[in-house]
Amino acid sequence: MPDRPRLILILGDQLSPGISSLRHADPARDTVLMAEVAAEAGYADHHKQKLVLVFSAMRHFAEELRGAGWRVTYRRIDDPDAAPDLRAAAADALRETGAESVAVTEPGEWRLWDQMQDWPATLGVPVDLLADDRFIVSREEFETWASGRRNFIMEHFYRMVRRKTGLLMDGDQPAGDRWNFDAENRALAKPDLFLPQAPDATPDAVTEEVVALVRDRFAGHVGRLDQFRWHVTRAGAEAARDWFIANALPDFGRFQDAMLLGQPHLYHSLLSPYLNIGLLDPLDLCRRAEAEWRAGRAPLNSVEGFVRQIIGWREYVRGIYWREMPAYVDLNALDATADLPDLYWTGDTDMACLAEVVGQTLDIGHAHHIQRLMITGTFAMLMGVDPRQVHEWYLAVYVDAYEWVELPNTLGMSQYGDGGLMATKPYAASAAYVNRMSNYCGACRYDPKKRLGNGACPWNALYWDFVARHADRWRGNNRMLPILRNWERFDPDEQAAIRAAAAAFRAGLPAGGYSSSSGASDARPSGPTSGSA
Ligand code: FAD
Ligand code: DLZ
Repeated sequence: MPDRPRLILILGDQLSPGISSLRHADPARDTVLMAEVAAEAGYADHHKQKLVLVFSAMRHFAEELRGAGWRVTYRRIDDPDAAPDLRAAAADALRETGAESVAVTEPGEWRLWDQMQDWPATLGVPVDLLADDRFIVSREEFETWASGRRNFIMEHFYRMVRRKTGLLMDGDQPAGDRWNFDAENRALAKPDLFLPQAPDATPDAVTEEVVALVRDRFAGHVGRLDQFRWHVTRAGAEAARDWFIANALPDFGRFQDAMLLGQPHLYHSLLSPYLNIGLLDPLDLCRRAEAEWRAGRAPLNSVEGFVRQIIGWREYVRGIYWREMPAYVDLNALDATADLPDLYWTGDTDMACLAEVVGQTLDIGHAHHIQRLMITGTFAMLMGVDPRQVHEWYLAVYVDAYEWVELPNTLGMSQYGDGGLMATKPYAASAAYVNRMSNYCGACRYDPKKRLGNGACPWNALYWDFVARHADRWRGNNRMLPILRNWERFDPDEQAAIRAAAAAFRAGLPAGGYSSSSGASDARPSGPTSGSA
């Protein structure tokens, strides 16, 4: 540790007292800098609730650090002399404090990491970028795992992390003698299912002030702000964690893939916003979930499924992101060029599934995994939307969105834009899937069983058109080949009619009319979205 005073920069998603930059610092000598800046608030069209969450949580964390004895310089975005970006904020703070170097835990997003490469030269002091060891698998360790492999199967990666952490292991064997209990995790949810309702956070004075600030300065950003329900402190996030573990974890697995009208959460944890800004620790959360199984309070299929999402998927997508960036964001394996339909910004559609998921997204800034993957994700892929536009939408609309986790999920998993690096086949499905896994179709004017004709669900024509559009590619894909063979058995007249119906639907959907910063989503009527079909 150098003995000269340092500036410790803490970013808005680094709100962890044990983060590497603080572990390498000395409260008696160093100054912590936290800065709300226009560049970070504006690089994406962040949902208004994400802005409130991040700014309010930053302000609370600054107080937490002061309480623990740190000297904290905090720059608010409405300060008259607010710095425009983090580099400028660091330059100001170096001048004010006389610190002789900067230490920062590496940012989660490539964009900011790339900018920081110039900081030593432009700030004129050494800048130490420290590894972010809140993740279980380091970037180097992922590289070691990935190098030499032809494809990156998440399940293989996950087993490596189970062994590394000892989570759900009995010696060197997986607990219950199986690595994965997904076969038990596909139950359908019925509308009369008992659903535990997590208590919402009550905004305190700090949050109320930030809400007013965001309403005033970020009115053009996407999303609604009339039901802000997120926790902004570590204690709040821990209460949400404990509530989930006690009330929803036991049924998490069974209903993981289900969707119900008017039920935005089911048994999902809603913990991603807190994990992603550092209010909760992923490994600690998994150990707590494991303890529930060992104590007999939660079944193994639920606990294993939950742990897999975190030490498996979450760590895996981060590894992919850092391995493949910066080229990854430009991939477009299916040459998809359509504009994102305006309905993504408004929820204005008579397809009940999309109205429900987009409406919920604009209202609360959250949708659960299968909604993101199989409703908004699949529809965009079937429509042939440019994956860059799809990525920008997902990065904007969710309170938990950070590019390291959002981009591989969007471009790789949901759009097949990386041509199969992450998924062995595209997540494409017809309306039958939506109808099986949800009750959305029951509230819709379209018939999920019809491919053509009056009232046919457009999803079906789009699905078969997608299969036909990329037929040459599917001939080389074992998992898609049987679906292509089905299509090839259709009567040629029906094939032509399906493709014409898909083209007509695409041509009739407004797209490109809304800019994400037009504030158009605020024009959406509030209230339940399920009736909008
Ligand atoms: P739960 O269902 O309760 O799962 C528990 C935890 O597991 C989550 O909190 C999350 O940390 C982790 N997790 C689950 N699935 C994934 C996954 N596929 N990748 C990484 N972590 C996972 N997650 C984000 O955190 N930020 C994003 O910006 C994001 N964008 C996505 C975009 C698309 C197109 C898709 C298909 C998925 C995306 N996900 C993203 C993954 C997943 O949808 C969310 O993590 C999950 O819905 C968060 O809700 P939850 O906390 O209730 O999750
Ligand atoms: C998301 C976000 C926002 C909206 N605002 C800020 C900010 O004003 N200051 C800051 O330090 N961090 C912010 N963040 C989080 C950063 O965007 C995040 O640290 C990077 O994207 C790297 O993951």
